[in-house]
Amino acid sequence: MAHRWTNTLTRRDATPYEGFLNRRQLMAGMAGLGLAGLAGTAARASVQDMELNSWEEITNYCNFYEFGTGKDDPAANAGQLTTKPWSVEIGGLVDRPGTYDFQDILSEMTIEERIYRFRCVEAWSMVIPWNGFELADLLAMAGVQDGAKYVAFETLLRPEEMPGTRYPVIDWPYVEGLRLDEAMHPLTIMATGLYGKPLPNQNGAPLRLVVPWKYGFKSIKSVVRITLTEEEPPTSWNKANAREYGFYSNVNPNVDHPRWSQASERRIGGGLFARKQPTLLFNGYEDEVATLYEGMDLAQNY
Ligand SMILES: Nc1nc2c(c(=O)[nH]1)N[C@H]1C(S)=C(S)[C@@H](COP(=O)(O)O)O[C@H]1N2
Ligand SMILES: [Mo]
Repeated sequence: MAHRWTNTLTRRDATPYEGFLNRRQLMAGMAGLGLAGLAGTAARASVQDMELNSWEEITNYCNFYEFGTGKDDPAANAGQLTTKPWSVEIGGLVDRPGTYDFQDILSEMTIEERIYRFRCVEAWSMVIPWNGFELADLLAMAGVQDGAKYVAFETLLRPEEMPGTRYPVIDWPYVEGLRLDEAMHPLTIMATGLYGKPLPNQNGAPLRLVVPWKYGFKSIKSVVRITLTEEEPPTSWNKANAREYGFYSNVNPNVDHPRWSQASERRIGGGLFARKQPTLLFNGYEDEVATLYEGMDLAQNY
């Protein structure tokens, strides 16, 4: 499945990150981690610059409320999370329901690099070089049945290791969902790494969803359960505040959050390059995903 996604970005299209591994080192590093078959592909940016955010920025400015609500809380508190062993319960409308060990999943999947824009609903953004595999490949492993229309995801809930979950900030565990066609889209990945290294705990180790055309909160971290359903599944932020957060949550500069504009965003970090920039429809992935929403009112289905 490696090169199925043809609209790719190569390293030459992105401003190189100082000290970042070249492709061969990355391949060697991935082999060392047992992550065979790195394809080195990434979705292409249609516009905007794709200068990568640094490892420090991506791993220290985080949202992971299970470890606290401050941007630096996850980096400070997630170290205590046990991610080995790890398994994902895949169930619902699938042919092969069961408990899938993370290492067994990895051995079946093709790990690729995907450089994606990442846009939080709070109006900040980054550009992140993920490593991961297509969610469609994992779903194929479990065998999606005919009646399935949605995919529900759930994060680990382990209060002993997750200090944030001792407070009722949201209704734990964190849950998210996608329509099946969104889940099967080749841009939708399960990320297992960053910059060719295993995903740090604060970014959702050992595997988290990444849906680059949706607001960041859809990209649920540290996933332990995936369920194929016929009905639209509940999602954490929609349950917390349905007026502010819908099921779709597609990045859209023309549909403001009730409390702030979504027309522009603040690019995190970059020193001299720190700036406000316009937000793009579907976060710049309009060519790839607009057909999923043909005939839908995007303001109604926010
Ligand atoms: N389980 C869980 N997943 C989560 C969150 C969270 O609090 N808990 N925060 C979301 C939000 S709001 C964002 S912006 C992204 C942040 O991902 P990052 O910290 O890796 O940049 O994770 C999303 N996934
Ligand atoms: Mo977010």
